[in-house]
Amino acid sequence: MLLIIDIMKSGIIAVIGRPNVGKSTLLNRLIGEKLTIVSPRPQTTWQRLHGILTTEDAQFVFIDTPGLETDKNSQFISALKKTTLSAVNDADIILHIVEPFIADKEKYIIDELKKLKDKPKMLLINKIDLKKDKQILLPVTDWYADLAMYSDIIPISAITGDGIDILLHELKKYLPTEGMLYSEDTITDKYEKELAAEIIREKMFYSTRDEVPYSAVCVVDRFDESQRDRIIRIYATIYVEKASQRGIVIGSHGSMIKKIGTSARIDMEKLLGTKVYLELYVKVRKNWKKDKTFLKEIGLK
Ligand SMILES: Nc1nc2c(ncn2[C@@H]2O[C@H](COP(=O)(O)OP(=O)(O)OP(=O)(O)O)[C@@H](O)[C@H]2O)c(=O)[nH]1
Ligand SMILES: [Mg+2]
Repeated sequence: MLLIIDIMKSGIIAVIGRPNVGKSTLLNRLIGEKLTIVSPRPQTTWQRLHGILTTEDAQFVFIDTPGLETDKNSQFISALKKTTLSAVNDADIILHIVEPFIADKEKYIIDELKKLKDKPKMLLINKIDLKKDKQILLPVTDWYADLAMYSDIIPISAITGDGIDILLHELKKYLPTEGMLYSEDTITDKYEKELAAEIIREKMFYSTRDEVPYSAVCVVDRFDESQRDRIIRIYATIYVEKASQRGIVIGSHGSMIKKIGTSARIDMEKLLGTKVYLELYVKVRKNWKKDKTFLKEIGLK
């Protein structure tokens, strides 16, 4: 009789790429829950977040990271960059996500990846649902293959789920660790309180324009599950940089903050699986992006 014992393997996988290529969308798709926020605008993700997928014989710990951008430079962008590079350092495997075309702007990331000789790197060509004629992908695939740097090049769609099975199958081969890194029912390293704050920030990306979403950050001051009625009460503050932005976030007669609050509450109820009561405050905190203590407090070192 042949006895095959599957050994549980696990590993840490950093999901990196330029802003807006679909890193967070992919992470949500892989975990099957909306853990990390997504928007059509670049630089939506500011923090690293672990999304954990446990199957029968494998545990994949994916790290969502802020998009790497080279042509912008500020203290804040360089903090985002540091966050991404720290995830790359901690990872066993790197997933580099690109859109289905050849872009000069990938050069910076490719140069960074070349330095990591000892880590397996995979290239994911995302958003293939946008290309009806799949032949168009060939020159893109060839261009990346010529770099001779990636162990695999996989076309995927984070939206439709195309290619995800192949991705997991290939990834499994490179998981280095025996056993599990997290208990099998863990899906993220973030507290519900932090996820709730991120949901509110996402709604600002959709509801407000120009620099406002980039100037606003959210902190959950109280997350109260203690009431018998099983309604979770969440009290949160949105910090903006200027008084004019406070006006925009509140809106005329509070219309904007009401819109942000309602859509955030709906998402929170889905994530937490219970009714939520949400109270939002908006405060001005000048230059918060340069305030190291505050950045640390909100997890953006
Ligand atoms: N058509 C299509 N759109 C996608 C796909 N994946 C992501 N998107 C869209 O691309 C936009 C950016 O997605 P995000 O997941 O926020 O991108 P990101 O790489 O995390 O961006 P940053 O956090 O800003 O670095 C959103 O509008 C997504 O809906 C895909 O497979 N197909
Ligand atoms: Mg993101």
